[in-house]
Formats: sequence, C-alpha cells, structure tokens
Amino acid sequence: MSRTQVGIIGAGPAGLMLGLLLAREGVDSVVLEARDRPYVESRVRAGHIEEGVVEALAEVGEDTRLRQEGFFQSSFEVRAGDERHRVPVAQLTGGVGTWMYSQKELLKDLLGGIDKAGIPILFEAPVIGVDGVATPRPLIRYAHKRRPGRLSCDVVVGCDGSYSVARSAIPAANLRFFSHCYPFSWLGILADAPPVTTDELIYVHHPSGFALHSFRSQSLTRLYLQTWSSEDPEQWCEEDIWRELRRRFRVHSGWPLNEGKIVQRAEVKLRTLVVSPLRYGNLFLAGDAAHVVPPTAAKGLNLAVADVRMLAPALADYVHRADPSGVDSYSERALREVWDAVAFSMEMTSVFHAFPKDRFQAGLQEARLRRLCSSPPYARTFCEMYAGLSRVRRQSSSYLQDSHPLAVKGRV
Ligand code: RFL
Ligand code: PHB
Repeated sequence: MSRTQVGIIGAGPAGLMLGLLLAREGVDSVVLEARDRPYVESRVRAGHIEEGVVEALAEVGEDTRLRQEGFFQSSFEVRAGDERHRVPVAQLTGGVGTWMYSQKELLKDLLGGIDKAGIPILFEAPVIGVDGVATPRPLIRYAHKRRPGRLSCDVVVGCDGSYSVARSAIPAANLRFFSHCYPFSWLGILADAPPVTTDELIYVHHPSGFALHSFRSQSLTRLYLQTWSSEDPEQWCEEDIWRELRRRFRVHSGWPLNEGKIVQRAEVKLRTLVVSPLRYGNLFLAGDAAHVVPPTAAKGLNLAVADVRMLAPALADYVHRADPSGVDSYSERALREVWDAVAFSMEMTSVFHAFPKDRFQAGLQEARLRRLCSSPPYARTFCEMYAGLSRVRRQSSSYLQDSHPLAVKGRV
C-alpha cells in the first residue's frame, strides 16, 4: 500500500490543476486516472476559457502556450432575424474578455507541468471505491492495469467527472442533489474546416432554435444546433446538419459558412446538477463531480478550476498546520460561485433558445434579447457574468463585504 497527503481521483482540468497548485504549497499528492494518457490528451471538449483559468495557469507556470496560441475574444456577435449585433465584452468589463483555447491543449500543458513537478500520476488506474472517508486516514482502492492497489491519504479529492465514483463514497443521507433539465439539447459538431472568424463567437437566435459558431483552432470549426429531446440525434445525417446550419446562420443573405468533414459529433444535454455539500469528512468534491451546468455559458471547466483554486490553499493549511478554517468553509464558498454560474447559464439559455411551445417563455426571451442589444447596464452585467469577472473579483477582493454599497448587515 502506498501513501500520500492528498489522493486526487481524475486527471481532468480539476485534478491536474489541483495537483500543481498543491505542489506549489509543498503538499504531496498522487493522481489516479482511469484512462490512458493519449486519451486524456486528445479528448476535445471545452474551449471557452475565462481569465481566472489563465491566472491559475500563470500561477503554476503553464500559461505561455495559451497566451501565444489562444485566441483572445473581446466581443461576441448576436444574430436574431436579419439583425447582427456586436456585444463588446471587454469594453464593458474594463478590458476583461475570454479566450478560445482547446481543453486538450490545456490538458497537455497541465500534464507537462505535472511531469516537470514530478507529481506521481497513474494512468489506466480506475478508482473502484474510497473507504473510511469520515476517518483521518481515508483509503482509495484502485486497479492499475488490472492489478489491485491501495492508496492511504490524509485527504481525498474527487475530481472524477459527472459520474463520480468518489461521490458515491458519501452516505446518501448526507448528500443533496439539485437538478434541472431542459426539453432540448445541442447537437455539437467538430468540422474539419477553418472557422469563418476567430475574432468572435456567434450566437444565433432563430425561430427553429439556437445555433453557435465557435472553433478549436485555425482549421477546426465547432458548431452547435439546438435540437429537441424528443428527437433522436442519430437521425440527423451530415447533409441535414449543414442544411439546418445554413438556414439558422442565414447563409443565403451572403454570410459564408465554411463546411468540411464532420470529424466528431455529439449530443450535449442541457442539464444542471448541483450536489451539496462538497465535503464529507476528509473527502472533497471538485469540478464536474460536484456540479454540471448547461453548456450555453461555457462555465464547466472554468468552475472546475475555480473550485480547486479555492481548495488548494485550504488543504495546505489543513495538512500542514492542522488549520481547518479554509476546508470548513470550502463547500459554502464554492457553491456560491456554482449557483451564480448556474443562474447565468440558465439566463443565457433563456435569452438565445427557442421555446416554440411556451409562448410565455418566448415573450420573456424576446424582451431579454432586446435588452442585451440595447441596454448598456444590462449588457454590462451580462458581460461581467459571461467573462466570469465577478468570480475573479470575488476571489481577490472584499466584494459584498460591509464597505460595499449593496452590503446587507447580518445574516438571515
Ligand atoms: P473531467 O474533465 O470530466 O475529468 C474527469 C477525469 O476523471 C477520470 N475518471 C476517473 N479516474 C479514476 N477513477 C475513476 N473511477 C474515474 N472516473 C472518471 C476521467 O477519465 C477524466 O479524465 O472533469 P473536470 O476535471 O471536473 O473538468 C470538467 C470539464 O471537463 C467540463 O466541465 C467541461 O468540458 C465543460 N465544457 C465547457 N466548459 C467550459 O468552461 N468552457 C467550454 O467552452 C466548455 N465547452 C464543455 C464544453 C463540455 C462539453 N461536453 C462534452 C459535455 C463543450 C462540450 C461539448
Ligand atoms: C464551445 O466552443 O464549446 C462553446 C463556446 C462558448 C459557449 C459555449 C460553448 O458559450
């Protein structure tokens, strides 16, 4: 049996970033990952990155490639009917925009950092269970290339994604689940075609449904279409997908859409799942293991990194100095950010998607869309949430403390 201070389950953005942040604090960790390294390094998922992630990458010395090869986004475009409207995010937030940088490139950077720091990482080592989470010595059981292994830890952190095995070590009576599901999904494709623009993402509201033009590189376009949960996404053949994209992006009006071979396609559910609390004894949850947000506002990876930025210094205080104050408040602090992101993701979903069977929702949606394109104060608030500015600010300042004009004295 081996031993470490922090056992990290999962080598996604949350687990790898946590290992690196802990190493900076002089805390030992071991990362256990179910899949092999090529799989982890090639999984195309997120791409829209907030400034908070760039700051975290800089803290662990791995921001160089993102700054050189990533695409800074200072605005986004909204299309509704024949109208096109630019929302100047950076102008409204005092210079804070977002970045497009593929999650797989970010994972390569983080794995490079893990290698340099000499943090032990076992690939092809699925965790089977975690025992004794309420004791001072929790134990992780795993299989490494089918050989059983055990890792004794001071603390275990479940960064193992939405189907978390770590989460199932928490007794059901101690965990609450909050969930919401929309009656529609996204059909997402990755096309071997240069994006029409890498300067800004294009969000389309069309009577037939939402569409998004995004990208992962100079040669890979990422496109999404709103589809209905009653439909089978497999029924959409390539020509149907392109025809519908052309219609929603109004290609007939002269705007080009670069088409190419579809190299990946997937249905992305628009669902929310938040678990609470994010700690039981010496087991902590972070990233998708703790919360899944609808993809509309692209918050999943950004929240995963925000969680571990909060958790790492708290764990260092706990294991080095036996100071539990940071870990005691972790769940409450992290969940505040999560609910903020959930609220914004749902607002953004209701601004852009079609609600053909719900005329009340459709009415609200038209009003919000008009406000986004015509009211600078509303657009400013929207952009601050879009860019994750409030999260960055809250991490570093006394937001809503007594001196803030909106502060309310006392607690409910
Ligand atoms: P991950 O990335 O799922 O990593 C979890 C890791 O744990 C491993 N694992 C285990 N390892 C050991 N033992 C076990 N029993 C294990 N079970 C699982 C897995 O193999 C995996 O390597 O979770 P993490 O680190 O919390 O990161 C979350 C993000 O990956 C996720 O939120 C984002 O990808 C969501 N997301 C987006 N987020 C953004 O912030 N910006 C975006 O632009 C964005 N676009 C997206 C997205 C997610 C998408 N999909 C596929 C749902 C676009 C899409 C299409
Ligand atoms: C993406 O490229 O996957 C993406 C970008 C921005 C969003 C949602 C998804 O708002």
